[in-house]
Amino acid sequence: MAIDYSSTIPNNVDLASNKQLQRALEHWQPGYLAWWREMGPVDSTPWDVYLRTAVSVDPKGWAHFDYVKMPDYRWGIFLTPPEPDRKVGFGKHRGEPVWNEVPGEYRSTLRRIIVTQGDTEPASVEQQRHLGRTAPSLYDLRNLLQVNVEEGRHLWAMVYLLHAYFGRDGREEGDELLARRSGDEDKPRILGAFNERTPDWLSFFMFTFLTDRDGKYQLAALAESAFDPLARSTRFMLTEEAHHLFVGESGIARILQRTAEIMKQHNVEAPDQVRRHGVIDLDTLQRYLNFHFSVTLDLYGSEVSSNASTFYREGLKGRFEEDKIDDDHELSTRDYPLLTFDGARLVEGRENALMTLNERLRDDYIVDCQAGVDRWNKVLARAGIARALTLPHKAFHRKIGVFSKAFVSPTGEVLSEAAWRAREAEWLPTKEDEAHVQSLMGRVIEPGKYASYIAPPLRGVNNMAPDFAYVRFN
Ligand code: BYC
Ligand code: FE
Ligand code: FE
Repeated sequence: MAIDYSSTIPNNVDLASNKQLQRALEHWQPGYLAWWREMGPVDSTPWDVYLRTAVSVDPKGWAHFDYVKMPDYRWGIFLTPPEPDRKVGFGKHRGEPVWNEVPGEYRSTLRRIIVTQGDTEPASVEQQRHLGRTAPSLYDLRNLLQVNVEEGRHLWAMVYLLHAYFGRDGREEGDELLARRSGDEDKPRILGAFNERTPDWLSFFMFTFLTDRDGKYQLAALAESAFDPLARSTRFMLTEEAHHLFVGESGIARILQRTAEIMKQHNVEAPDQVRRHGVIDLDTLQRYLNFHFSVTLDLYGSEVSSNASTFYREGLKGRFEEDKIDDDHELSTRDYPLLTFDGARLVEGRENALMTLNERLRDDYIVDCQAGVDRWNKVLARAGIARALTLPHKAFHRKIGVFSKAFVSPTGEVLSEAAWRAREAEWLPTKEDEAHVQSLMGRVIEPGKYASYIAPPLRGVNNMAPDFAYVRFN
C-alpha cells in the first residue's frame, strides 16, 4: 500500500479506516512532539535541514531528499508489504501461518520485547541532543539530524504496534516511552548503554558504528517474528538503520584518515605529539572503541538465558537470518560453543543451543564489527601507518552476564581486580582523553569546511556538491 501523506500521521497501514486507533495515535502525537521539543536536538527548531523522507516502502524508491524544518518532519508508520502466505520459520509453531493478532498467551512477553526495543529509540535521541552545538561540519550535522529523526520514527513504529495490538496496556506503555529519560536516576531508560553519555562526536561515531549495529542485529532477529506486524515494522526499520551504520563507520574512517595524515606529515607517533596537531591519537581511539564495544556487548543479555529460549520457542524472536541457517529451527537437541568464567579462568564449553541464543546473536554481531574494524585498518595501512585497531576480548569490561564477575584485559587475560584497576587507564577513556577530544569539538558551519580532526567525506549526501549547505540556520 502507498504511503498516505495527506493525513495527520503519514502511514501505509490504512489508518483512516480504523478511527479508534487513529484517534489514539493522534492523542499520543502531541506528547511525542512535546518530547521532541524538550529532549530532541537543542536549538534546532528554526533550522532547515536537507533530510530524506520515506515516500514509499519499495526498497528502490523510498527516499525523497529536501529541506525540512525538523519539528515538521513527517514521522509516520511504515511497514514493509505483507509477504503472501508467510509461515512461522522457527520454534514450536514452525510451518504455521504467521499471526496478524497477538495470541493471548504471548501478550505480555511480546509487549515487553516491543517496549524494550521502543525505549532505545528516544533514548538515543536524548543522548545525542547536544551534539549539534559541536558539529565538525554541516555535512555531519545533517547526518546527525537524519539519524535523530529516524530514531524518532522508530519510536513511532513501536508505539503503533503497542496501540494497535495491546489495548489499554499498550497505550500506557506508549506514554511511559515518552516519560523515561536517558541517564535519569529516577526514570532511566531500560537498557544500560542507553543511559551512558554521548558527549562528543568520537562517542557519537562509535555509538552509531557499534550500538546502532546492536539495533541491526536485534531488529533482524525481530524481523523473523511470527507476529507479522512486528516483522514488517522491523524490516522497514532495518532499511533506515543501514544509514546509521554508515554514519558511524565513515565517521571513524575519516577521523583515522586525518590522524594518519598528521602522523605521516609530521613524522610523529607519541600520543601527546599527535594531539598537538589537532587530531585524535590512535590510543584514544582504541580506548573509545574498547568502551563502546564492551558496553554494547552487554545489550545482548546473559549468555545463558531462559528468556531468550522462550522468545524463540514461542516464535517471537528468531536468530539473525534464520532462514539461511541449515538446521531444524527448533534447537532443543542441539548445542552451541560457549565461553564462560569458572571463577578463576575463562573456559570453553558447550551449552544447549536454545539457552544460548543471546550469545549466538552477540557472536554474529562481533563478526560484523570485526569486518568494519578491518575496513578501518585499511585506512591506516593505505596511509602507511603500521598500527591497527582491535576489538577487545568479549569478556573485557562487562556488566551483564557471566563475565561481569571477572576482571579481564582486552587481550583476554584474567586478572585480579587490583591488577585490572592498575591498568584501566590504558584500556578505557580517561579524563585526559575526554578533555582532549572535547577540546577539538569546535563548531564548523561554513559549507565545505571540516574540523581539524576529521577528513571530508568521499562524496556528499545525495551526491550534492562539496560546499552544499546541508543546514540553513535562519
Ligand atoms: N541492561 O535473560 P537476560 C537499537 C535484563 S538497539 C539492563 O540476560 P534477555 C538502537 C533483562 O531485561 C536494539 N538490563 O536477557 C541502537 C532481564 O530482566 P528480568 C534494542 C538488562 O531478556 C542505537 C535480566 O536482565 N532492541 O535498536 O534474554 C540507537 C536477565 O535477562 C540488560 C532490543 O534489545 C542490559 N543491557 O535479553 C537506537 C530487542 N540485558 O527479566 C536504537 C528487544 C538484560 O530479570 N530486547 N537485562 O527483569 C530483547 O530482546 C531482550 O530484552 C534483551 C535482553 C536481548 C535486551
Ligand atoms: Fe532505531
Ligand atoms: Fe539506528
